[in-house]
Amino acid sequence: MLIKRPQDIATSEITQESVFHSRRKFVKSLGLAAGAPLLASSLRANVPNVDEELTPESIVTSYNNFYEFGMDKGDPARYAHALTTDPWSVLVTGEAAKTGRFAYEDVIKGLQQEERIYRFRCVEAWSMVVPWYGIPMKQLLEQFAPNGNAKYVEFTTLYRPSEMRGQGSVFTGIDWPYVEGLRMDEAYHPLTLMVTGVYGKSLPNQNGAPWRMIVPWKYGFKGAKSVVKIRFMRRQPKNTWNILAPREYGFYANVNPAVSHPRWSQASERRLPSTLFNPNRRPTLPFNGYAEQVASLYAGMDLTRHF
Ligand SMILES: Nc1nc2c(c(=O)[nH]1)N[C@H]1C(S)=C(S)[C@@H](COP(=O)(O)O)O[C@H]1N2
Ligand SMILES: [Mo]
Repeated sequence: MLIKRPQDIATSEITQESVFHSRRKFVKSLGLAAGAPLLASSLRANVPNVDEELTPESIVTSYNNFYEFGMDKGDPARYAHALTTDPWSVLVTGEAAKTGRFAYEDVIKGLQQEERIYRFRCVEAWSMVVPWYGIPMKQLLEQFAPNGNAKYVEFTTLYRPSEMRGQGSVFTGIDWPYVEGLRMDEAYHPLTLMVTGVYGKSLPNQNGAPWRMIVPWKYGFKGAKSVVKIRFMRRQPKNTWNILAPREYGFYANVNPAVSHPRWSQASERRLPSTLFNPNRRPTLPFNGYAEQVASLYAGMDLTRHF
């Protein structure tokens, strides 16, 4: 079967809808397999790497939210090994010139992967510092040549109940698949990544293999995992936690110590590892400490209303 890279497809060309099954050789040949050193990055200098102690890898990969595998923090690490991530493809639709289904390896081919050490703040008021690596989202999305009508972009997680035991559970109340979205200017912001690895290794399944979004100034739930669909849209997409509890979780979900969750304060957070005797509590920073980089995106907006 013919496999095309998005950049090879002429703007006018009719796109393909067939599923591609190519092996993940490319990733391995790049040296991104387990234990491989990170690629050096020239862009890295533009990005503020956080100068705080890293959260141990063992916590990053064992204390997870990925309700597709269960609601307990340990469930993803316990059950996500069942997920097949190779072959993987992404369906691109909506307001773009180059739509269709693309093999994962073709989409990431030739794109620069870089390490970014970011604060990571869950809406549940815990946080970590994580050495991700990934592709600047702008580079990824520009390949598909979104048109002028594309004001938002939606990301959809895999729906595969045979491998994701939580999708068969009625307890989450989630209407699968998990969906998230960004405004285009948020998606194109240099801090926004499509993450393909962590701690110098390919992304473990429990963290959203083979790739997941990371938007470091927003609550963690904006970072949809195991993405299979990207849709460029005129209107604001729906997002799973907002559908579930609109008074508790907004579309923007910018980290904001001044806007409480209806059931708890967001003024501070527990930095993991956090224990009863050493909770490691610290004040939460506006935009998770990235205000200098991103506050201008929201100039003139009432962030208590658009929480
Ligand atoms: N598909 C999917 N993506 C998801 C979630 C989820 O349940 N399903 N949980 C979100 C939440 S609430 C958080 S805090 C982060 C957790 O990412 P981590 O487990 O890599 O730390 O993933 C986000 N992305
Ligand atoms: Mo979260």
